[in-house]
Amino acid sequence: MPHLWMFLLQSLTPKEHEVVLIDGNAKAMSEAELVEFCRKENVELVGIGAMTRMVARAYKFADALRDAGIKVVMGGPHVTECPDEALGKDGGQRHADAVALGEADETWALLVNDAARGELKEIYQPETDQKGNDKKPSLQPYPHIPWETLDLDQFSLVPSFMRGFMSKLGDGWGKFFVVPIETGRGCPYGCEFCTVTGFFGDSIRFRTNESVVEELLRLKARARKEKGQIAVFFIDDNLAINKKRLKTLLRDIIAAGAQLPWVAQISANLLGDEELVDLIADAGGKWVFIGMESIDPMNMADVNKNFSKPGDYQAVLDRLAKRNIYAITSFIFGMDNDTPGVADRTLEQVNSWQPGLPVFGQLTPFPATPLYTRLEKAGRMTRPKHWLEFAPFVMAHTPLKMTIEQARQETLHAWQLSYSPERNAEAIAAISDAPIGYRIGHLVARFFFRGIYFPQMNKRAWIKLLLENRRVIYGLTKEGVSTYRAAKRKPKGRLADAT
Ligand code: B12
Ligand code: SF4
Repeated sequence: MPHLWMFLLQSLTPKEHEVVLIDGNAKAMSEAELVEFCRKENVELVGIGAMTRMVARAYKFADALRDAGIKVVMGGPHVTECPDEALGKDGGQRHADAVALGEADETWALLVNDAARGELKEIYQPETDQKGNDKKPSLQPYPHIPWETLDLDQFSLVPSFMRGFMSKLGDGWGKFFVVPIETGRGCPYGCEFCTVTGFFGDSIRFRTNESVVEELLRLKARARKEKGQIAVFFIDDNLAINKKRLKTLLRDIIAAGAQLPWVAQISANLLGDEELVDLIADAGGKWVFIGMESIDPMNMADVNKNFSKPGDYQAVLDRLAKRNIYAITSFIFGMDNDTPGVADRTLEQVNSWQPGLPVFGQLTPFPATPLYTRLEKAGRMTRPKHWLEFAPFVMAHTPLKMTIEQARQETLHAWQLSYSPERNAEAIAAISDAPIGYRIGHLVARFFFRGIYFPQMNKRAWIKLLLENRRVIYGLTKEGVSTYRAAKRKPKGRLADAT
């Protein structure tokens, strides 16, 4: 999926400058290739954004560019939290000429103009209010992101060797993009491990409904024109944080016929409202990402997420599934009350619920979070700068009731069992009452999600996956073909009756 920040800042760039966007996920380049590209294109300023998770790699690229004499500015959550690291003021190497702290919507144009005049400062920061807090962009008006003309082909999720065949299915599946749209920023909940409340602030800001609907309509027109599929990821941290406002937005989307299939993040405590869930379904909502974190209420209390009650999860998932909406359920292992066996205990619960897409991570102290401060004060950090020595699934502190290695094993075990061919078949069987299209969509989503953990980047890996899951694929294909044939055989008069 494309990263929103670069498209947003491109739209906010003064018109006399040209911006070229490169997403390292879609277009992999080595440091030398990037330097060569920037030299050839005469690039004068490079902006690099990175989450903590990928910052070590971002620094390597920044270093190579600076060595070649090209100015680098870095922005995003990590450098906002650790500006001294990027500027080499913590005793380490300097990686950036400048950093843009916090939300850069209003500082970006200033920064670009300074750079053009050769007067780039070290730090760009939003203005502050009387209390010393950043003044946040209101998101009204919101910049026009020209999705209708942008080069999205590089982000298509359909592997290239399957494009020809897929383009012949239904309305066309030769291209499939997921596009990020924000409708608002900020979350006041302050979960201990999360950077969002600190970064975006606890005051929530929304775009107007009209501007969101207008963006959706443009995307819908593009999908139709290209005979491809576009789904939207509403990247708001908690789309339903203001239920009243979300209901008005969803009603406006429905009234304008702007529905596209979408996924959004919503915490479980906000999904108890039947009317809201009806509107989500009618407005195109297909998947909801729920940060469930743990099935143990003690753990939830420890991380200040008591408002989300594990006892409610089953009812929440049933309510969604009744409307053919499924959940991406996210769990964290290595919490302070976790003991060996936590994966099996969690999966026992997960497998008794409506099937969804479970994902598993580990409690990770991101800089500037209350969790980081607590663990540091308690002397529990084993790798205080874990982002500079990234190791997959290796925790950066020792949990209280298990070892770091046990937490790693639990996480791997959970991924393996959750996406095994047997579990895939069970999950599809559990929704046998749902229309065939939903079941096929569910299986495809399982195949993609498994790719977060299992390497799945080439043809061989995909063929192996399809072979392993051939039984369930065969069953669904057979049923799909006969449903399609039956629909074609229906006399035309029946359609007239129905209207
Ligand atoms: C969408 C999203 C994802 C997508 C990313 C794919 C994509 N293409 O977008 C997915 C779902 C894959 C994802 C994954 C992960 N994510 Co995420 N994600 C987000 C989310 C919800 C939205 C990002 C976004 O677009 N925000 C809106 C834009 C406008 O804000 P922004 O990116 O911060 O950009 C603004 C400023 O930061 C600044 N800026 C940003 N970059 C730059 C660069 C320059 C040069 C400049 C000048 C300015 C600038 O300008 C922008 C406008 O103001 C954020 C939370 C959030 N609300 O931001 C979490 C968030 C970024 N994710 C987070 C995390 C932890 C992860 C994971 C590690 C989770 C996990 N355990 O696996 C993974 C890591 C992915 C990886 N590469 O390995 C954390 C990061 C914390 C941190 N310190 O790094 C966040 C903040 C959420 C949180 N709960 O704390 N994520
Ligand atoms: S509800 Fe989600 S976005 Fe809000 S503070 Fe908690 S984890 Fe972060």
